[in-house]
Amino acid sequence: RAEDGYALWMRYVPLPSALAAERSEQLQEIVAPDGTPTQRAAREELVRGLTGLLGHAPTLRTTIAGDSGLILGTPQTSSLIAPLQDELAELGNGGYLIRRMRRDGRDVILVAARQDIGVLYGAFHLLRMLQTGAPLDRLDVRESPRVALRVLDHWDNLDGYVERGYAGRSLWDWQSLPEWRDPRYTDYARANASIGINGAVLNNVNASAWSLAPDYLVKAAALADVLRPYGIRVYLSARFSAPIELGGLTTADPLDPGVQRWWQRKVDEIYSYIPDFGGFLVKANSEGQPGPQDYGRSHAEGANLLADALAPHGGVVMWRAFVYAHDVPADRTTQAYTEFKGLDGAFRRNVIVQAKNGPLDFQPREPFHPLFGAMPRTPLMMEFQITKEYLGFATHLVYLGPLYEEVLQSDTHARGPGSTVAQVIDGTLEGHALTGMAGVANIGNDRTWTGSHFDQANWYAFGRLAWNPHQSARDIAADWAAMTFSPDPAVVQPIVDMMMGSREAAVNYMTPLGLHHLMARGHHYGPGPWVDGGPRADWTSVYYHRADGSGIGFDRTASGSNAVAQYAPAVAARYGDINQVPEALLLWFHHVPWDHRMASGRPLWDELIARYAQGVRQVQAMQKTWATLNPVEPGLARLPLAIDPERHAQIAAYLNIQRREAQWWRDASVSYFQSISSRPLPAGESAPP
Ligand code: GCW
Repeated sequence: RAEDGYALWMRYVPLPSALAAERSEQLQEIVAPDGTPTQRAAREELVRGLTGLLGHAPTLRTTIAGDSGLILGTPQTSSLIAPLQDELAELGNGGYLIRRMRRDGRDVILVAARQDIGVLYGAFHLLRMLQTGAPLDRLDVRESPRVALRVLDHWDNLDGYVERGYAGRSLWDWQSLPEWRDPRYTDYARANASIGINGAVLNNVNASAWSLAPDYLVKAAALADVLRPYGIRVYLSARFSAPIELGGLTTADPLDPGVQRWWQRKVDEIYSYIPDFGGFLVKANSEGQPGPQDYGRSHAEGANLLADALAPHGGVVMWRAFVYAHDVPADRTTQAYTEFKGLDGAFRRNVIVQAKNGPLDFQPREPFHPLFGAMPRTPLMMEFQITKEYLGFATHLVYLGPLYEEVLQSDTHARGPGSTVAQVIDGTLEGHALTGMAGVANIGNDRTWTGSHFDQANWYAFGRLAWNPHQSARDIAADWAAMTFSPDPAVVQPIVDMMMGSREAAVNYMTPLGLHHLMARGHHYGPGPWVDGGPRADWTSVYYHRADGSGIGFDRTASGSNAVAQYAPAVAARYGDINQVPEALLLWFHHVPWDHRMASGRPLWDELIARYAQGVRQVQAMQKTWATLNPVEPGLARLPLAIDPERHAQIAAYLNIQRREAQWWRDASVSYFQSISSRPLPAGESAPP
């Protein structure tokens, strides 16, 4: 079926006829080299896109013969582009320009870059402009990626199970690789290249050592071959104890010469299969994973062991700062900073430390991670979660663009006001060239790739923000909606409004006012604020919300865990002051009396109840908006650019699930908290059934 979501945002459906006619005139002739695999990818994508959008195939030429046309290439492939060499060099690797100009009496559009991959990115950009109905006159686009490593982390196990995956099984069919290269791998590469993603970690950070065994390296190499033309490098998660499990050694101590030799040989072997292998991602000494601390060594000693083996080949180590100890610290959110801050400057040049966006674990809302800005001599990489482990899985419509944007725009004050997380991530704050952003993929073998149509937007937004972390989540949503559904503003506008409000809705019906980790234990689906008495104190919800007769919230100020002191003084002062902390983070940092007067004038108890109810209403509002976009509505059916009934119906059904579950969250949370506060429900709030 054409409308099953498989094509993602690269649908290339026909433009309205007047626009198609105008564009056809401009783009009928194309000059696009096909000397390399990447050049062929760009050329094929343009032919595919233009054929779909304009209704007929463009003519491929070696020079433009008519009055106008499109020219793709690098200074090496085109004499028209050669004079732009210096300008293109400034745009760097992966950068490109798109320019409309008159040459020899002809009206041409150039898509030019220093490297083939930049041309491919530029081709996708031009297609996006066509898909969204952007004007093409006076075209002068200059783009370059602000972040070097733009990576998807797949939490995919070798047996096909995807940890925290809600979109079917793993995309990688290890069984039929390397012989069978499923065409779907190419479509995966196209989708990533279209948003500038240039790396894929194939296997779960809870890694099996076997991913590094020759049998699997051959398979990973086949995937690397498919991804390479699209500028995507393959990385692997490395299990720290692999020298024991695979190599038969008795230790994995990073200072042991035998261990060092084992990793060198292993890395050399990997490069013999995958010459442009990207490097390792490592989860060590966290949630039971092995690591250097098992031998009394530090994270830096562990990371440097792998870094030394990778350095001669140009590979990097992405060393995770998500550490989650076995012995529960007084406040779990403080652990990463405590373990890593003192290691600033101790890592090799090809190590980048990867921290989650917040100090806990991908909650609907967290403050930014205190390590950002706190390790000036160490490149720090962002880890966002695209899969919605704590956000209702794939059936809840929650656009994560605003969450990503909120974190990236947060001010660390590391070098005075205006030191945003985005500037830490793009390297400009401390002058780092090794920069990166990772997203835990939400992709599986579901026909929609992501388990729902709207979750495609989260993959899309992650890629766009990794390319440039200073972009607006709203603009990105508008592009995505136009490409995925219809460029008609009557469709785009309401969809963007739904998307932009959706994350706050989820915060409200799950964890309002800075509450966190109230999900049911283990699977994290649905409410569980009552969860207590598990195997560890911090696997419970009561550990986090600390509700009692007097109030609610986790005191992270000086009178409590003092986690707030991990931030720069200006930030700590603001978050640590109950009168200055943003209400959205109030209960993250403070234990607050139920009677505390909120900005609305209501006491905290009433406000909490109001937020839960508001979350439900926000989902109802999304349902109403979506109903107005039903193509079977008289009026809309005649719109040539209406949403197809297939996708409309599934999204409507999923919104129903979300509304029911928002109500479930509200009812469960309100009754539970009422059992602790012993307060009456505010007037107008009905008691849960
Ligand atoms: O959010 C938690 C998840 C684990 C995950 C871990 C991590 C891969 O519940 O499933 O393990 O984070 O990020 O390492």
